[in-house]
Amino acid sequence: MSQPAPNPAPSAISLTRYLIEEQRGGRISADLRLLIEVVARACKTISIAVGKGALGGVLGDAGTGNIQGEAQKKLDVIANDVLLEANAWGGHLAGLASEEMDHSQPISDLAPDGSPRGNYLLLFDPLDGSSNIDVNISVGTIFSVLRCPDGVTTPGDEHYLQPGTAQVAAGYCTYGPSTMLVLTVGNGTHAFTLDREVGGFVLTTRGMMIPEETKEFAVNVSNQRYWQPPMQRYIGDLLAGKEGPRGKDFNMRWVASMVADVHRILTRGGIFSYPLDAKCIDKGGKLRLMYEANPMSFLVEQAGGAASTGRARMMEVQPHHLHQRVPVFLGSKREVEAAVRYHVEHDAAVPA
Ligand code: P6P
Repeated sequence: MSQPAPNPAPSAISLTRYLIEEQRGGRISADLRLLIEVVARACKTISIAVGKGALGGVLGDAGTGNIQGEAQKKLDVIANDVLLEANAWGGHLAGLASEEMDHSQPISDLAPDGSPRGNYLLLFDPLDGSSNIDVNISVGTIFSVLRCPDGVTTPGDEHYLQPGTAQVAAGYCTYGPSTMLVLTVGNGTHAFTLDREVGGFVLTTRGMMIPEETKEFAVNVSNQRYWQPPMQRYIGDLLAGKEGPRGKDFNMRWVASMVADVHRILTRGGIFSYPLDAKCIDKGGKLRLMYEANPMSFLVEQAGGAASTGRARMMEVQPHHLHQRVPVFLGSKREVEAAVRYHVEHDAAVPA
């Protein structure tokens, strides 16, 4: 009797195969699939540059500043250039915007005459947390994809000012002990790990889910004296532990690299916050809406979490400026709801 054919080992699912599955399911277009592949390839190049560290002559300051008023690291500029070069030729974009560039760039300004253009807008923070680069702590690339408005062939900054709910894809690549791409196209949040021997991203977690409850918070407590009253009360109650109103002890983590903190929360739960404080209130907050808060909020919501400004759902904020800043609370759904309650109750008690 012939033996039954052995079941083939479940082959690893590559990023390409995952994206083809999503395209065949009608959830993404061929152009969006190809755009995400281009961004992933750029992230591999950035991973190599980051990984060289001191040996690559890429550490330290670039000697330039960006529109945020921040000194640029050499790797900020390198990562930005890699993403610009990778996307100029792809034919999937109408334009792109970067934390490191004052204004958005239509593809027609980037690509040689006659290069094809597409219908997507790509926004990115090319190397978030780069202040950690020189001390060898994880950093990452964050990206967000919007549709270019119909009939717009040369998009300007105003065409990017779409709420987070308009995103068709979002993700980050974290350059840590392993390089991981975490992605959503609106059908769950999934993690891919870079197989350096093959040179490709492999699906390692399909359907990341954030626990609704948590005992871990991430905030820069050194800003405590600058916080508004509801934030003072909220964190004070967390620090009071099981003897306090929350009735349980909490742990704290703060990497000061949003990608690293958010990846931990997507993996084991927690709440991340960068609230308004007296130092950043004039700017509207510290973190940027379009290429930090919105993409991270999309990923978190798709993983069963929540994301808020403390007073409104993050992805419903109507942007009014490309580099707009916002207060951020995101992570375990029940804990974000608790933090929002402190702010809503405070506002309700303030005399009109
Ligand atoms: P602070 C990095 O500069 C960043 O934009 C985020 O990645 C990070 O969460 C935050 O700022 C850290 O800010 O004030 O603690 O240095």
